[in-house]
Amino acid sequence: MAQNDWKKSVVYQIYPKSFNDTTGNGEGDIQGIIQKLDYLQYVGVDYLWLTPVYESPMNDNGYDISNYYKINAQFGNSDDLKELIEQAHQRDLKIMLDIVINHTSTDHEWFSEAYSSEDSPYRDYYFFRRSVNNAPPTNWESKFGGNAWKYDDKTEAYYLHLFDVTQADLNWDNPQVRNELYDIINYWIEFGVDGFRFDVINLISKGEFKDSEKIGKEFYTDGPRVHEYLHEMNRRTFGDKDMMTVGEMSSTTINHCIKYTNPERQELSSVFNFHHLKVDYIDGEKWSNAKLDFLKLKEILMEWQLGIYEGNGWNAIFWCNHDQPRVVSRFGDDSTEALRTSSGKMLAIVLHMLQGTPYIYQGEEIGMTDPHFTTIDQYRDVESLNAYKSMKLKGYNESEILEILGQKSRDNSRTPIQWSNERNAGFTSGAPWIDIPENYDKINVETAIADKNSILHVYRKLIKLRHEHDIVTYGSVEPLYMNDENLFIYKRHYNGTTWLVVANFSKSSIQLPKDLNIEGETIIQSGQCENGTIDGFGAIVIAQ
Ligand code: TEU
Repeated sequence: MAQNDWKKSVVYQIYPKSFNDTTGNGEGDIQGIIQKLDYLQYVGVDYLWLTPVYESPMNDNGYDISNYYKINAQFGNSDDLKELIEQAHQRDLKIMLDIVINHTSTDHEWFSEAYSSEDSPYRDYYFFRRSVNNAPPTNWESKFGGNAWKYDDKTEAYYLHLFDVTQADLNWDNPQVRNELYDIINYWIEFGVDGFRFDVINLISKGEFKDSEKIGKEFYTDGPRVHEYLHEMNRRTFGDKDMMTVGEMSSTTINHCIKYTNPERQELSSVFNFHHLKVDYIDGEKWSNAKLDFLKLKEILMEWQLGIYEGNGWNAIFWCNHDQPRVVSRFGDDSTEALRTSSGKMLAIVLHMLQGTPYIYQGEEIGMTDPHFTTIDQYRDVESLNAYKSMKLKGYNESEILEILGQKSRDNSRTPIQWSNERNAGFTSGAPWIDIPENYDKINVETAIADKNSILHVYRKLIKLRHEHDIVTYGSVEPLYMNDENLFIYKRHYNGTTWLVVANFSKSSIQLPKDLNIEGETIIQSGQCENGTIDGFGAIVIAQ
């Protein structure tokens, strides 16, 4: 595929720690990915995005990088990565690396230098500030809980960490920092990768350090110089290469995302936003237990579809990633095998027929579920463990907390891929670093390949449809029946062709709107759609 091929591409996200273990230490590795490339080619995806594999103390599973030029020994070494790239390319698969440059690990040598002395040339690589009236410089909250500033005794100053205390925010206003970061990106371009996912890249430009009435977001989200920096990064690194980039945008807006991705501005190829996944929060609070607000989900998805199209930007579209629960358990129904299968297929069809570059998170293609952990000992994620402590302090009882974590924890998606019904789901010969859901005897890749009616085959077909029909990539989107409380209905239009997408988000069969014309050629279907009704969790795409 040629330039801009990422528009027609499907990306598969790999969380290496939970992908495939070849050493028996209970954690996945790069050789494990190489072993499974034939499978990924069979799924039919174009790009593989690897979450961070660099040297790291792994407090945040690699999003805390201590050396950008080295591969974490736990995953292998740079020869393994070279081999992965070569082997992937032989199969027409491209490799995207995850670049985490909003912050470094506090184990990074820049930080060690900066922390020890005020005179260090590295001091200004981070944000060190004096206390104000014996309190932290601002009242901003860390996204992982607590104040976002950590006191450094030696120099009697605080440093900023928007995430974990071991993830110190880098000062992009310092041109030397930007030079170092562009060198890193260029090193990996030279190395042979095909694209990048940029972690929380819209937080890199901090505005004023002032107290906030909320948690501080307004001072650093889509900050004052962010577009200038992204344009500069584009020009100094990947901009003239045939590369795909995607920026992870926290709490962003459509207008900013148009700016990030409109090709004329030379910033990024595409963006992730998370608004459509906050539809089971209560008043914006993640650590709550709420049902899906379906009308809100449609409204947000469609607002972004139309807004980004209008502004000539580009969306990355997704239900799942390593920070989100599994979508069949979340917006579908995993309570029986039949419901899991039908809802998994329906959710796939709804998402893959939208405009944007779709992402499949490992295991999503076989309809993996949340693990439904029952004790706090089963959790590993730093954010979840902090949330547990803070909910305890607020007086929640153990079972309430476990219910909330069961619905929202990032560990829900971090359990290993279920490859087969063998011991440990075929993931490791050792003890897995996190428990594997018991349902692996039925839900696994081997079974999914063999069963022609599995969710996996729907994903494979959807990928093929995207590759073969330009309407899926380029067609405009027309939302329909937005007030319907069960049905998600929209049309795509391209060069005189129309495709109608109808999906039932409820588990019962539903009457179709009387005036909806469903005549035409069926492109893909799951469940029955006839005599004016559509099966529970049914979905159909019709060319008209
Ligand atoms: O996540 C950014 C982010 O803000 C979230 O998705 C976060 O996990 C969620 O808001 C918590 O409620 C990225 C990475 O995807 C995540 O794994 C890292 O922990 C985080 O950045 C820090 O690097």
